[in-house]
Amino acid sequence: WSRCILISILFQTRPYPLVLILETEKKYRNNIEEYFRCTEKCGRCGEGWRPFGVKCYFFSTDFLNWTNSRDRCVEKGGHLAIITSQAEQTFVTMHLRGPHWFGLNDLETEGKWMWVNNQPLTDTGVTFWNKGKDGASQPNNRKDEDPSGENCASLGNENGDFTKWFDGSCSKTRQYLCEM
Ligand SMILES: [Ca+2]
Repeated sequence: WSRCILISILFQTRPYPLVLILETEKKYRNNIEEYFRCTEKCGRCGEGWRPFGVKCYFFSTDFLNWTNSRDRCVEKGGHLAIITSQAEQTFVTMHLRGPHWFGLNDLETEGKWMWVNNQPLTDTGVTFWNKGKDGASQPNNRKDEDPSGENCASLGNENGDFTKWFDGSCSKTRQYLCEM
């Protein structure tokens, strides 16, 4: 009660200017709106993950080789991204600023591309390999940098075009794309 009385006295003796009250209210309302925006947009996926459809995507800022990228995604509760539609490809490439590893490799059998969930690429069917001139068409398993060839897939490469898939040496360190 004494606190109530003290507050009412304070308000009576030093009334807040109306403009200050309105500004405070506006700031409060903005915070609430921001909170709900975040709950809708980013809350479902957790901090650092972006939602798309029913899945959530993590675009790394750090660089790892393909195997370590695969393991890091699993540590984070997901896996390297498995891309199965044009819509998904468009969404992920919209957010890329550099080449990213994703969940496709032909480590076990040359030319037989497998997703990290052990599903063959031929099963999901949709591919976005870069189509270049002559030998530049992907995947080309080049061996000039790494004698074991190019057995891991990346969105874009150091020369750009992040909207296409490139095979690369798995030991290269790149950013990586996880999903869950
Ligand atoms: Ca290969």
